[in-house]
Amino acid sequence: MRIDILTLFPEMFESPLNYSILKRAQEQGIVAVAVTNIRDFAADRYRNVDDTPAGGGPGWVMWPGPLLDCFEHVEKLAPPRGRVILLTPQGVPFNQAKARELAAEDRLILIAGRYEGFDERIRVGLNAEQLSIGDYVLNGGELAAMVVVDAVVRLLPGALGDEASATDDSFSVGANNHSPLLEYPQYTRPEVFRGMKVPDILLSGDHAKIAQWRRQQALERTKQWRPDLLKGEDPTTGGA
Ligand code: 9D3
Repeated sequence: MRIDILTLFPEMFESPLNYSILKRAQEQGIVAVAVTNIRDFAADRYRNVDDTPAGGGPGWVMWPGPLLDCFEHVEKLAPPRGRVILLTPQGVPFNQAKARELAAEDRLILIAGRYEGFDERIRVGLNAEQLSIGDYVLNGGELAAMVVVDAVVRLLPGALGDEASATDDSFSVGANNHSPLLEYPQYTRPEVFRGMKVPDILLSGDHAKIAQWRRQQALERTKQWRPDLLKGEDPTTGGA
């Protein structure tokens, strides 16, 4: 997979992309991530990329010119263009199903905005999809783009050392994709820590009993902490 990211703050991506699984996936050739600075496509001597909103109002809006010039440059680096995604608060809520969908693509182009948003002609001109990572206000699309990259890359074949861990996660186990369960509690050594003991059953060696206990724990915790998951509701959309 190739992922291109268009942003006004390319430096923000350096650290997240250079640790652990994301770093290793790039070194192993599982994914190539390229970050391009939209400001490099600014046309004026001051390298402006934004302006006040037409019709008035607070803040700044990203100009369509530099962004579309940047996009057209990036698009040509590795055709075909694949999925083109604007990170915006108005977007479809990102979730594990969307991560799986995107992980099946050969190429993603993610566009992170700053200021109050994108000139509408950017979305229309690119025929772009929009994704949000949740109902809270960030300062820009960069962290959202990193969340998407992180969630997608770990699903790519070979990205995780232990292939089993990707399918066993919270938000992918469960009867179906719409009602996953939270994970069962995990323990490691020591057997007793500050008076708290590892449950006897986990030390029993009875694998059928252990599996049954874990299923029951997962269900209990989901009932207690995320009852919305059992009702097939999505709390990020207010149960819609
Ligand atoms: C007053 C209108 N504001 C929208 C709530 C303006 C605005 C604030 C912050 C517009 C953009 C932003 C920056 N946020 C993103 O670019 C963003 C985002 C987010 O804020 N929350 C969840 N997902 C995303 S994806 C991109």
